[in-house]
Amino acid sequence: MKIKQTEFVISAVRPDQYPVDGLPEIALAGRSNVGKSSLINRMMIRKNLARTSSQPGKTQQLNYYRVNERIYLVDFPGYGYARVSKKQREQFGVMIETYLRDREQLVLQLLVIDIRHEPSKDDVLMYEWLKHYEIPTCIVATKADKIPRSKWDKHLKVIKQTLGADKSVPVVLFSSETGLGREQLWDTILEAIDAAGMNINEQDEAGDLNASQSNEEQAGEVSQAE
Ligand SMILES: Nc1nc2c(ncn2[C@@H]2O[C@H](COP(=O)(O)OP(=O)(O)OP(=O)(O)O)[C@@H](O)[C@H]2O)c(=O)[nH]1
Ligand SMILES: [Mg+2]
Repeated sequence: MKIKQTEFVISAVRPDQYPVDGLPEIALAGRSNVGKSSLINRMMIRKNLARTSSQPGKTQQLNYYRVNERIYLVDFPGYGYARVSKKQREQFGVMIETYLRDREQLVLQLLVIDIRHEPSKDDVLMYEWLKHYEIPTCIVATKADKIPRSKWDKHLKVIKQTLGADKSVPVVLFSSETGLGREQLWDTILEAIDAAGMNINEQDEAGDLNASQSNEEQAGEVSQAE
């Protein structure tokens, strides 16, 4: 996907602060420090738009980023950070569960897992929530650059087994460091938007912005994809 525009929109702590423009949302959940914000930056080709945490566990809001004025990437607070109070943990649970249950614009949930480690109990619980609410999910195994390529398959297998992931759930191998998996993840996101019956008009917009030559290129891309 071609990135033309990116912006930080809002840190929402309550549902009445969520955007009202009805654009599709792709949300990211995962343990604190797993690399959610780095992944968003890599997807948007921005170095520091999504704030990578200096204070783990402190961010208790949903951070909304808009791409090409068409798609939101929604950064969840990380879970599993030990020095978070019981009250904060409860607030997190309520906010996330409400979002997952009620947010109609949510077309795909990314569950971000560190490829080096077996998923935690919190990861398993999160995956179970997603199944329970029947939310289309993609598992993203990130920090792939941290282990040798020869170990990728074995680690992916452990992740899928520990989560009890359905065979139909896409798994994307990712690295925010190298950009590995970026195009595959955008493809998965665009497919999910399509499957949800939402139209983001990427092609119309590109047609408007560029000369007719790019329309021909796009037509070529479409027929190749089919
Ligand atoms: N080598 C490597 N480091 C990464 C990768 N992704 C993230 N990191 C590093 O991991 C640390 C945590 O990354 P963040 O993106 O802040 O993690 P987060 O999940 O947003 O953390 P919270 O906001 O606390 O939940 C940072 O030091 C990143 O530079 C990756 O793919 N490869
Ligand atoms: Mg973060």
